[in-house]
Amino acid sequence: MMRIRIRGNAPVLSMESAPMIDALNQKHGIPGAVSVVEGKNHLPKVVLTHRSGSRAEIYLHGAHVCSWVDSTGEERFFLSREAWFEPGKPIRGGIPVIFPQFGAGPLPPHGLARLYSWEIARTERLPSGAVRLRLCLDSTPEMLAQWPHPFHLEFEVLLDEALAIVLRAKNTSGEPFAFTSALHTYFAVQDIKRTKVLGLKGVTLADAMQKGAREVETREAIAFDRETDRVYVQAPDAVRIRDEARDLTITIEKSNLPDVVVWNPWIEKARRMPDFGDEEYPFMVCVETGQVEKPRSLAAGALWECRTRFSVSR
Ligand code: TA6
Repeated sequence: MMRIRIRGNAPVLSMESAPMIDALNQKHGIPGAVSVVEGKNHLPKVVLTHRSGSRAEIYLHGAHVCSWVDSTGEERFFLSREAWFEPGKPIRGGIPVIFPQFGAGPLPPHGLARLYSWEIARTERLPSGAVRLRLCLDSTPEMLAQWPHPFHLEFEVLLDEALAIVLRAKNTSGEPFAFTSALHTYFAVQDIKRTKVLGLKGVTLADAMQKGAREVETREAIAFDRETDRVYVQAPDAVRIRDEARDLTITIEKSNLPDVVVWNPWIEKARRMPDFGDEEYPFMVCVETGQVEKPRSLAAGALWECRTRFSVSR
């Protein structure tokens, strides 16, 4: 039983969390591939390591991938130094799992999935050497009081030289429901002013900075010189981030996720976010893959599955 005590303004898990984490490691750990350890604020996290040298860290809280170090040893995800690691609050960085609501609405911003602790369903080292973690989340009465549609979620992380994510949602109710969802990925860049997003030319976008006004992207390479918050609708299944300062390209490949969101808060919004450092905006860009523009309907008992894969090249 993991009890949470409040000391000051941050909950500190009682020492009882240590035995729980040990038990999870005993059950799910795989030497040289998977370990369950105590992360920030004593929250449990799963560490995946691949023989190529790549590694990933996933908190059970929110099924939140907070780190992906590729085989060169460099961190590819941004994590704010001000990020919260507290039950009921989202972690600022990595891959926030967004379900069943993207953005603002009747639920907390970006929905419920990132606010709750998930369970470890399975850990594997595949014959290929790839390492796979599956987490799951079942709707609880507390969640259903906010969103009255029973669901079962699965979140899979596949680590090899690349990193791939599978998100599944099953409608476990007797009625259809509709949802929006995304993998809200924060990428680490050396300098946002020397960063471009490629592959969205000709795509229709809704610009949150222009009250959702629509336009067609005319640029082959999207550059950043201000707050940027744009939903690209029915975007191609492959887009790229060009980190010119590091001379590297991150390729993002999606399936069964129609939209791409591009976001950088820039100066003023960065200052308004308590869990984001005022001077951190130059070192990150969000390129998110999602079902954002149009809600996805899911029939009673039906299963929805989407994928996103991240790879790095020079
Ligand atoms: O994906 C872009 C966005 O919707 C922005 O509008 C901004 O709100 C960002 O997500 C972060 O949202 P969060 O709720 O994590 O602070």
